[in-house]
Amino acid sequence: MPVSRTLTPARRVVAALAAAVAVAALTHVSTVLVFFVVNGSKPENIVPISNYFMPGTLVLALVVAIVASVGALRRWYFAVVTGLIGGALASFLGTAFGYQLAGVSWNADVPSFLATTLVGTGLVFIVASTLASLFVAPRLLGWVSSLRVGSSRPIALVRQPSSRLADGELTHLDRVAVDLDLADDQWQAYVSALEEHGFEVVDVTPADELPDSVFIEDALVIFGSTAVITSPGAETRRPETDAARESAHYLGLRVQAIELPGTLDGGDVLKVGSTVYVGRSGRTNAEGIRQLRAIISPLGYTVVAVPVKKVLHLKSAVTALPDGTVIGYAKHVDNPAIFDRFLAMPEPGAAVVVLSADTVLMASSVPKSAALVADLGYRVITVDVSEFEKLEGCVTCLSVRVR
Ligand code: CIR
Repeated sequence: MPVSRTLTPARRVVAALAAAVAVAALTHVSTVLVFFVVNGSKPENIVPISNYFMPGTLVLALVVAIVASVGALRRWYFAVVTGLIGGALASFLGTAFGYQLAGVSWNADVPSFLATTLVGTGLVFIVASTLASLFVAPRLLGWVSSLRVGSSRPIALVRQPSSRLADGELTHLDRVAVDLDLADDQWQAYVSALEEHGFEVVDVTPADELPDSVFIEDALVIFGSTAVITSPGAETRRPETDAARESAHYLGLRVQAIELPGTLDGGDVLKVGSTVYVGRSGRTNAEGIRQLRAIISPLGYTVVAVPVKKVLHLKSAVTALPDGTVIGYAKHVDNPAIFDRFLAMPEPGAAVVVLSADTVLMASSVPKSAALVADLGYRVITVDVSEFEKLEGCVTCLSVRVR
């Protein structure tokens, strides 16, 4: 499950209770409505029908609250199982409880009668609880979890490095030894820099079996309240998108996706205001660009496709300063004239992560470029990301900023 480093246990409990109340209320209302209509839509029937299902509804709320509080409801299969089992249990215990209250005396026939309610009256309840657990609970959990009470801090998604980082994909570089302990320390320092500059950092569920998963930028791109789950161009990286999707739901974002045969890596997407430059690279194909254009044009963005032949991703070559000036190492840029304003940097890998309107994060491997950016009036924070640079990563690819 994705974890916000600042999500308190109290917030988790509130989110679980909200999901439980929503699932139980929706199940109750829809079941009562079905039986009201089936029984001739007589107003005097509403209260008795509602009373009949009320004990079951309370049992269902309890089951959902327990499952949601351990985080299991975010996976669709757990949601379905919870809805089915919760609905069946609620239907069975609720009816039994109702009999108890009504003073029905227990005899050998009662249990078998209760069991038949599961495929009779209880069936509507079970179907309703399953649909509510599947479609409503995860969204509500994400929404409540993402409410940042008393905080307007921007969110950054990060993903802990895999112990197999050294096996990551390489396209333009030769494989060299990677110091995993150093990589962990560098990643922690990178995360601390984000936190120190006002970001609320949310951990995407780590995946030790996916060497490149730390490069979370490639798995999803965020446009306001819409997350676009990518379709990574490298086959080994495709499973990375599962947890990215989970995190997007967790944050309560509207989720769209690029589908095969379209491919698109987040590292090929550079946002500059409402212009979205998309690299047509070794990882992102024409179909991927077409799908992205179809998703974000209605949101007011203009997609500008950019040929990328010299480096891995568009953002391996260029990024943008807070004022929108595109910066990069000219020899790595196929055609700088495509950008409205382009400023050449003295070193390859001179990328920026915008931390605020006047502060950027850069790699310590590009000191001349950092000095040049500082000389333009920006505060430049530097971090060492040498172990990730060995895998063709840079400062941008280690996080996704939600804005
Ligand atoms: C790869 O080749 O996919 C990874 N080894 C590096 C990805 C870096 N991502 C990025 O710059 N956006």
